[in-house]
Amino acid sequence: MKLFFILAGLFVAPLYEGFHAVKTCETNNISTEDACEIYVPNVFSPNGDALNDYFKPSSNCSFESFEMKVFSRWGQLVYNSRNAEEGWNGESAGEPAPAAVYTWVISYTFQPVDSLSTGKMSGDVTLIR
Ligand SMILES: [Ca+2]
Repeated sequence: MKLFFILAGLFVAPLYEGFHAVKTCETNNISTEDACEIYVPNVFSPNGDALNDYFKPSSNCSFESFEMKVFSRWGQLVYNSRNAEEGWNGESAGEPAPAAVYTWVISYTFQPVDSLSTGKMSGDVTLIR
């Protein structure tokens, strides 16, 4: 039951202290209104129920380039994509990855390309089944 509420509220608000739904990265300090942001879930559940089955960042801006890498706690690369629309389905080498905390690194360039549009961010995501 507790799990249900976590998933239902995933993109709404933090439910518990220390359990935040999204990570926000402001990449343009000139104007808050024009800031491009990347929203990254900190939990996903690739169990085939169509709710949060993919670990997929989203943004209010378009990407000129994008790359996301996801690593296991032992530093093994479990996912790598240059397609921001794709998302990780929780599998590694064709096998379901274990429920655990994974580290991700995203390198990006927003459109239009200027001196502020390129950056890199990283964080953790928890895979639950
Ligand atoms: Ca799910």
